[in-house]
Amino acid sequence: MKISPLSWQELETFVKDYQVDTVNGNTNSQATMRLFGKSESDIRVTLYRDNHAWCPYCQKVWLWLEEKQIPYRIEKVTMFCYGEKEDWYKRKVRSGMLPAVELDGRLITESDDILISLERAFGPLVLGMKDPQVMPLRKLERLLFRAWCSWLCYPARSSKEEQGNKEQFVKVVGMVEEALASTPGPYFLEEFGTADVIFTPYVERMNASLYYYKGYSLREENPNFKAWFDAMETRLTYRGTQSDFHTHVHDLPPQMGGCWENSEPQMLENKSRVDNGPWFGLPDVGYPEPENSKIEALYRVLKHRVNIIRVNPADDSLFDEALRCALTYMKTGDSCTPPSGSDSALRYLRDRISVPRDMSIYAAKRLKDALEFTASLVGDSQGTPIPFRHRYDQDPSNFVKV
Ligand SMILES: N[C@@H](CCC(=O)N[C@@H](CS)C(=O)NCC(=O)O)C(=O)O
Repeated sequence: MKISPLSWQELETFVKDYQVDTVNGNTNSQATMRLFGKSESDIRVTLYRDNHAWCPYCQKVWLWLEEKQIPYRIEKVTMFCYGEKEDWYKRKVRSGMLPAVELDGRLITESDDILISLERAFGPLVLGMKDPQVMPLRKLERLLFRAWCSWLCYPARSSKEEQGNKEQFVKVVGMVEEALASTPGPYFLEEFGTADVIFTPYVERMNASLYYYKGYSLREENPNFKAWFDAMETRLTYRGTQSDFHTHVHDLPPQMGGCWENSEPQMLENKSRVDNGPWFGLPDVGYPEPENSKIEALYRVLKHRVNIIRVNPADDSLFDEALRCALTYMKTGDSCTPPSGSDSALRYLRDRISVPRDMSIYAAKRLKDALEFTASLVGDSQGTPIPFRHRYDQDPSNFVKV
């Protein structure tokens, strides 16, 4: 059925009962304070992390605090690749590097040192950073990281070199597979703990980037990694920090200094799928879709609609109507034709939904799907391309409330 777009007011009625407790509820990227049922006076920790939840070292500390349920505040800071670093932060941390933590008023930088200090204050997450079982796994994580960087972040001078880099990475993956197999459960050690937190940020980024730039599916090609990802996704803590393929493959190049494609047929197919859909079924998530994903997506767009429309390169009133068409389709399933010429504007937004910053992974898939479907009714123009060397298109200062 074809229908005309609902008004903003009509769309608002669908989300009137939707509520999220960012302070005491599940792990979420929007929180600025987490209490886990305790009181504000119990807070001893402030976590400084990046606005967009792109920084891998921040995810490590974030996940640790969530797992341990330590009350903390969150201060969000701009990364160099997407905007200007705040002066107040540079006064605190001269290099501007993230993450940093204030623990009982003492500033600590370097994610590993942060975790060690947090362990001293609150006890380890099962086994500590310096435990003899954890130490070799921390080293293995760095080995995997280096093999990933060598393959992804430097242009190979020949196909032989490309193949060699891949073989080296796959060899280290084999070592990680063995480490995972050496304990009975799906985690690195008998119980979930520090080692899993240490591996999480980059393994998530490896899964995304190698799928897209190299046609290699870490999660699908390695049974123990698959079991580990599946187990991680049973944890609401991890789900709250989890990103999607599209976000990672476009946030990594400016952070890593580049990511190089190998142009193989599988890679080209994967790249097109991550950029243009369909997004359901990608190996960036394995748990079933929650039933409120569309409502979550709608709620998040409605909350920020003024800025979303303002920063879009298209004319405001044209995009206002087009966006309502996409949201109407998402909610009702009825196709709603947007104004002609709005296809590139809809795809501009489609390409800039950042997970988990804006919404969770399935909500983003629903919204992307609705934007793409609606755009395709009037044309195939793409949005302004996503830059590769920086992400000033995501500068948070453009989104401050006006
Ligand atoms: N060794 C440091 C590395 C931290 C790091 O490289 N942080 C990056 C972000 S992932 C950073 O803050 N870069 C400055 C910026 O991008 O603004 C740690 O473990 O904390």
